[in-house]
Amino acid sequence: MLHPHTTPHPGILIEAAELRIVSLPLLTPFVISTGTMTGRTFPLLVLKGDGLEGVAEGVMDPTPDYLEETIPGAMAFLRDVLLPQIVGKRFASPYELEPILSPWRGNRMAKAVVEMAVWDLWAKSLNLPLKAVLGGVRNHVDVGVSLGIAPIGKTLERVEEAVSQGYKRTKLKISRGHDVKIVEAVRAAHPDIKLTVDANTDYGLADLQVLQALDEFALDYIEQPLAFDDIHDHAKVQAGLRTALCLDESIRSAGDARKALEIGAGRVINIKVGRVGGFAAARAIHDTCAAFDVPVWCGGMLESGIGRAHNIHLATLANFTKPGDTSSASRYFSHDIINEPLEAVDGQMPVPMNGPGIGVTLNRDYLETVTEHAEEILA
Ligand code: OSB
Ligand code: MG
Repeated sequence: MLHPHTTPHPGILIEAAELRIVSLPLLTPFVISTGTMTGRTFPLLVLKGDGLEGVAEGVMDPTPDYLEETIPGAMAFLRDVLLPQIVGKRFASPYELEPILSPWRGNRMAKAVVEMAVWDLWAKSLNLPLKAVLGGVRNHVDVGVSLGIAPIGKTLERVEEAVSQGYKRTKLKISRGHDVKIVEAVRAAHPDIKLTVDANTDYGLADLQVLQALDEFALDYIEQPLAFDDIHDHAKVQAGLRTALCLDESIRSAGDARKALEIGAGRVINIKVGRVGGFAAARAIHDTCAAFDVPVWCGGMLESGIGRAHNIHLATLANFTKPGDTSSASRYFSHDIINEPLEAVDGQMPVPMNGPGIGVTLNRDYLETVTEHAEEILA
């Protein structure tokens, strides 16, 4: 792994920032316990310096559905606070962002947008793929699908399709009242597939019987059954189940991961680089989990090709041993804002390497047509 102290490198100058809001329609509405998504609207940041561009997208929603952060809040924080602190400055490495980002409370999704764009720019300035500067160990990552809540018949069709395409794991979104029967039907049709469920926080301790019923289907894990801000009760539930719990919303930092694993709140962690504040935090969580002998996998937030590319590079780290959520972009979008297709083959997603950094390039013409708002921050 490259380390800033051993790299003779002038650093990266950030001369200007381009901040957009982009909106892509989804081919199919995506239903989870907190609501239905018909499109993906997200902030897109392009940092420019030394003739290079570092790009990243945000994973916050327009309203605080998945977690507390929102696009309007992130745009204000980026425009008024974070970007003025980095535009016009030179950074030896992304690690130098820490004193700028860490004093501000929370807002990890907004911080991640800046941090991830700087990693891309830094890797490009070193003429290396992002996976190389992160310390990744593979050129393909195993992926599965995440299937939204749908009637049993439709769900069985989607599972059949994903399995026939070679995806390595099928994750079913569940919610109260849309759970045991659907899982039972899918398991009966596919006795041997790697199957998981994701409740996106819909259950409480009063639903223990439902979670115990799900314990009968040899699930690889049950993802985030309880509240986003509650690891304590996850430990209570885990103690009564054979199936591993996987934490998503509840884990924002390596400290969260340590506390959760110390009390037995789960045995798997879903790392989303856009949720935890960027690659430094994502890697710290990855390392903490490895120290506990706990496997991790790379989640997704219906990202465009830019966020997908970041996720794929992250998932090349050694302890990402369970299939991630970065399935083919064509499952979600008819057109993407990047030029390269990101398509899985037999459940394996190749790491994009069309050039250094994240290895994908913006399709500027299409980007213009899906941009709702654009502004520039100059030094
Ligand atoms: O909990 O993992 C989640 C999508 C939106 C919000 C939350 C989640 C998801 C997914 C989609 O599961 C994964 C993907 O990007 O394909
Ligand atoms: Mg999840």
